[in-house]
Amino acid sequence: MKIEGLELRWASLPLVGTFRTSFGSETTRDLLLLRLVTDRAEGWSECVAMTAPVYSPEYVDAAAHVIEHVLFPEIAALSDPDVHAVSRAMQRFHGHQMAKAALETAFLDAELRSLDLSLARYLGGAVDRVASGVSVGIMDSVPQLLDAVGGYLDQGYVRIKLKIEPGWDVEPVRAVRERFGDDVPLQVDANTAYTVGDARQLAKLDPFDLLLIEQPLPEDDLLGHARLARQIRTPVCLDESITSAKVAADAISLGACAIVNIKPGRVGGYLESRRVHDVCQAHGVPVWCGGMLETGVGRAANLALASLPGFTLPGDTSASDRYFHRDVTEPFTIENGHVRVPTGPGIGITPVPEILHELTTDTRWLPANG
Ligand code: NPQ
Ligand code: MG
Repeated sequence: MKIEGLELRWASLPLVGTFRTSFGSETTRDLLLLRLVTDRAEGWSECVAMTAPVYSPEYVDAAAHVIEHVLFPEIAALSDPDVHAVSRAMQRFHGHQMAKAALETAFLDAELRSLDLSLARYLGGAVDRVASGVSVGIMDSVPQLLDAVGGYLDQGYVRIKLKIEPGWDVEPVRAVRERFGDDVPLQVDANTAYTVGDARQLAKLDPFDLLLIEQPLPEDDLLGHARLARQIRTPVCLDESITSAKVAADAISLGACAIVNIKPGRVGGYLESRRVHDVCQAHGVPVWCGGMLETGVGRAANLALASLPGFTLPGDTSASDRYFHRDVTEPFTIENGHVRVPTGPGIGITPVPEILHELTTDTRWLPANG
């Protein structure tokens, strides 16, 4: 394929409600969408970086900058590339996984569209729908949390994830168990808010039979997670720490995690995501697909990944209306606790032009021979 140019598109979507985690409160999703134009097809992707570097070191403006000034010029200079050549060309630059993932995915979408092949089939997807969980933010009060959880259970979500932080952990978990029973698949996510010194506090979650505790400690503390895992009964799952298949293999070998959350943006794309999946599967470690408040563009690709056989736990692959009043694509919906895996070529979906136009705040066209 011959790359002709790349369109960067910024947009802003209000969230249906404030989403609070241990790193802050979000009320809008600042979006960066990519549209890669080739001689054969166009490809779409969504960069999952946030407005500020509070989840990982990346953020939207930095991702746009490194795409424009570093990554795109490198791949635009390739002659007749395939997705592996694109991926390899970006490897000499350190970090910036979310920016790399976005560019690789836009290219992969274009390539797969030109081959009339769906991303799910390309990756080795085995099912046509995936069980869907929901991530529930930190609330001002327990009654408010119980209302929110009740609403999601009514919608059919098959697994509840509670965001936790010091001061909001045992009490909300106990309240959810008391109200909704022991059969609700329940897990928690601390987004790095604890230290190993909190092991005794986190062990108080043991009686509640949680599926997992996600990323209790800072991302660079694999050894700490291994030590913590020996002091609590709840299985430790890593999110922020897992930046590559190599790190996943190391974390598993160290005993730092028993379960892995895979987010394509965090590991640099769908090719590396499949490698993380394969490493985990080889070790018998269950994986599930995380979420970064993606619109339909990012959600579609995540659903393709989540259809692989190692994804044995429900993901944060919720319906569009979990986060947005109006998605930029046809909305994804939840049916009997599941969301459908797109079947069309590539990621299987594109933004609705009128909606996209309305929400766009800025665009930039980068010609390949610029
Ligand atoms: C997690 N996501 O698993 C993240 C982190 C997260 C669904 O819990 C704006 C954009 C706000 C991305 C808040 C879920 C966000 C965000 C949290 C990602 O750790
Ligand atoms: Mg997480």
